[in-house]
Amino acid sequence: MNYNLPNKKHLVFVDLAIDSFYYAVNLGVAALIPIAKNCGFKVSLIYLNKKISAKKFKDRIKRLNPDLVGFSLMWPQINHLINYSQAIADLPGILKICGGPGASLAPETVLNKAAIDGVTIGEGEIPLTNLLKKINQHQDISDLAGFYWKINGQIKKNPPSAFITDLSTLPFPDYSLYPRSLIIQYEGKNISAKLTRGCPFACTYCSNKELSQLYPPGQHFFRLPPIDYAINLLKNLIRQYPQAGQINFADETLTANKEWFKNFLRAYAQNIKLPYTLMTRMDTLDSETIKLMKTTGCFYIWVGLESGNESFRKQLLGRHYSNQQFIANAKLVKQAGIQIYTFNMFALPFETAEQMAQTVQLNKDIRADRGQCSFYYPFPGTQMYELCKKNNLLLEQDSILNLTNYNSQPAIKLVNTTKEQCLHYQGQLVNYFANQEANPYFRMDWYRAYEEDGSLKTSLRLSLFYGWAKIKYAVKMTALIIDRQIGKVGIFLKKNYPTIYQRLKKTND
Ligand code: B12
Ligand code: SF4
Repeated sequence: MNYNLPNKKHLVFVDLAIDSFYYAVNLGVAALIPIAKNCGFKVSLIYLNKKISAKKFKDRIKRLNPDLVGFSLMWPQINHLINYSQAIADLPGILKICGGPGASLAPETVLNKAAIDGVTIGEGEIPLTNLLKKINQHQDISDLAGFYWKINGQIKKNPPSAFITDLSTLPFPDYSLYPRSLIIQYEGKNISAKLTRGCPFACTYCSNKELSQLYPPGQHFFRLPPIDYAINLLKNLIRQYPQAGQINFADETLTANKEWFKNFLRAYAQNIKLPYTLMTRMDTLDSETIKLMKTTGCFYIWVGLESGNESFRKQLLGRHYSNQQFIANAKLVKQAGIQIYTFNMFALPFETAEQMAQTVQLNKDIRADRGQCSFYYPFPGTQMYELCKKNNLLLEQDSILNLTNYNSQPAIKLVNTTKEQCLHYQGQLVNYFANQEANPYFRMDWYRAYEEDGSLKTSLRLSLFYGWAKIKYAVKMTALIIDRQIGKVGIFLKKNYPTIYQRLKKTND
C-alpha cells in the first residue's frame, strides 16, 4: 500500500463528541497533536459536540483540504463515524484513519462499517509517528505495526506497535486547537491533565482490561511518569493557561501506587499549589493518604461505586473490595472535608430491582455529594460485552448504535427487572443528587443531563427551575465573560508591566 498523498502535510483530527454529554478536551487527541507537528505536519481540528449535516462536514473538510483525516472514537459515537466517514469517501487523495478506545477494541467492525482506510490499535503516538514518517518518504505503509488496514476490501492486520514504557519520552499535550471554553471549564477555572497511562485493575466492563491485553504479556500497562516530568507537564499547562485556578486529574486511578502518589503530592505542593480533583478507587485510599490529599489541595474525588451490592459487584464487575471498606474510607474522605462524586451504573446484566435500590442506598449512606447515574453500556471487546453476547443480552444492532450516551436508557436486554424499574432507581439517585445542590442553576443543569429519562417528575422540576435558572445563567455568563477579559488584561500586564501586575495581584490576594 504505497500511499502517494499530495504531500500537503496537513492532518485534520475529528473529535466525535456528539451528544456524549461530556464535553472536554480529548486528551488522546491532545497527546497526538504535538506528535504530528513534530513530523512537520500542519494540524487542524474539527470538534463536534452537536450533529452537523453530512454536507456541512464534507464542506469543512474540503475547505481544510487535508491529505489525512484522523477520527478519534469512543464507541458510543460509532454511528457518527460511519456517517461522516462516508460523507467524505469520494474526496480524492485523503487517507482516513481512526483511533481511540472505541476503534482499538473493535477495529474490524470499524473498518467494515465505516469508510475508513486504517485503524490504530492502542496508543497512537508510535504508530502515528511511523505513519507520518513513511508518508513523508512516500513509502509503503501496509506493514506498519499498530495499524489494521482495509486494502481492496480485505483487512490487513499488523501486530501492535512498540509499547511506550517511559512516559517522559512523550511530548507535553497540546490543547491549543480546542475552544477555550473546553480547556478552562467550570466557571472559568478548571483545567484537565493526565499524567499516567492505563490502570492496574481489571474491571470486567471497562475497556482498560482489554486495552492492556493488546500488548505482549509482561508489559506493565499501568505506567507512572517520573515526578519531575509530571510537574513540568503541569507547569507547562499553567504557563499556557494562567487563568486555570484548579486542576482536574483525568487519570483513571492516580492513587494506585501509594509511594509514587505521595511523592508526587509533596512535589505538587511545592511547585503547583493549585486546588485539585482526582479520580480514584476507595480501596486505594487510607487515612494518611487522605490527609495528605487534603493538605495539598484536594477538594473533590471521583470514585467508582457502580453497584451497591457487594457480592454482585465482586462477581460481575470484578471490583474486589467490601462495602465496609468503601464506607469507612468514604467517611474519612468526608471528614477531611473532601467532596465525593460517585460513578454508578444501573441495568447491569442480570441486575434485580433490589440490587439497584442498594446502589441508591450506598450513595446515601456515604453521603455522596454528586454522581453519575448511568446505565451499563456494553463496549465491544470487553469481558462483560462477551458475557452479554453469550447470554443474548445485546440489543439489536440499530438500537445500540443509536445510543450516543449511557444516561438516557438501559443499553442491554433486561432479564430480572423492567425498563420502568431501571428508570425509577436512576431517577431516585438523580433526585438525591439534585437535592444536594443548593443552587437552582446547578440543579437544573443536573436534571438536564438526565432529561431524556422521560419521567414526569423530572420534566416538572425542569420547567419549574427553568425560568429562574435562565436569568441566573445570563448573569453567570456575563460574569464569566468579564472574568475572561480581566484574565486577558492580567496576561498582558504580567508580560509587559510586571511591577504593576504584581502590585495589583497583591491587592487582590
Ligand atoms: C478522562 C476520560 C474522559 C474525559 C475526557 C475524555 C478524553 N478522551 O480525554 C471525559 C469525562 C470528557 C470523558 C467522557 C466520555 N468518555 Co471517557 N474516559 C476517560 C478515561 C478515564 C481516560 C481517557 C484518556 O485521557 N486517556 C489518555 C489518552 C492519552 O488515551 P486515549 O484517549 O485512549 O488516546 C490514545 C489512543 O486511543 C489513540 N487515539 C485516540 N484518538 C485517536 C485518533 C487517531 C487518528 C489516532 C491515530 C489515534 C488515536 O492515541 C491516543 C494517545 O495514545 C478513559 C479510560 C481509558 N481507558 O482511556 C475513559 C473512556 C475513554 N471513556 C469512555 C467513554 C465511553 C466516554 C463517554 C462516551 C461516556 C458517555 N457519554 O457515554 C464520554 C465521551 C466524551 C467524548 N466523546 O468526548 C470509555 C470508552 C469506551 C470505548 N470502548 O469506546 C473509556 C475507555 C472508559 C470505559 N468506560 O471503558 N472521558
Ligand atoms: S478501576 Fe476504573 S479504570 Fe481501572 S479497570 Fe476498573 S473501571 Fe477501569
